[in-house]
Amino acid sequence: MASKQVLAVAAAAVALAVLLPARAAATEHMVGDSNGWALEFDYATWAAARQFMVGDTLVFKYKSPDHTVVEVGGADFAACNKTANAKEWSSGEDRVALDKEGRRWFFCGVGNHCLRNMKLKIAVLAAGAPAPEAPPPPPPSSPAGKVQARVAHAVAAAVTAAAAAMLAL
Ligand SMILES: *[C@@H]1O[C@H](CO)[C@@H](O)[C@H](O)[C@H]1NC(C)=O
Ligand SMILES: [Cu+2]
Repeated sequence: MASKQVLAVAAAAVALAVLLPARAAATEHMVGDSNGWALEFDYATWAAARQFMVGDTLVFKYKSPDHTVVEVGGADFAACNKTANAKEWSSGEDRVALDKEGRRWFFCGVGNHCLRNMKLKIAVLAAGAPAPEAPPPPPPSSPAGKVQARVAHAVAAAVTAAAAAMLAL
């Protein structure tokens, strides 16, 4: 009896997961668009026209080894300071995952390119609004009710996990 219920709700959960609309694909931001990562381009204006979300990717495209991509903190960004431990990419098509909320600072590590404004500062926003709190289940009044409550709780957790997994795609 309880196992039939479990099967039924599991089937419902699967159906719900299938029916959930897939999140729009994470955005790949081609830095500088057709200009790529280059001198004589205003990356501040480019960034201001866009929204960067957790899960998106920055793609820096340039002719290696003419440029590189260095990531530093805000103070070093302001000073064009390529610190010894700064992360640096140099493939010519560098993909940077925006995997967390907050500010990120990049500049070109070649010559004086940073001083010539080859630098990009962005703010990465959370992927979605915080999930609403589920209302607490009514207190179980009988042993059967307790089982039901536990099943409902497990299903809710499974649905939440499935939804989270789908959002992470
Ligand atoms: C640049 O970074 C170094 C650490 O690598 C630090 O000692 C120095 O003060 C920084 N310079 C500026 C101008 O921020
Ligand atoms: Cu450069």
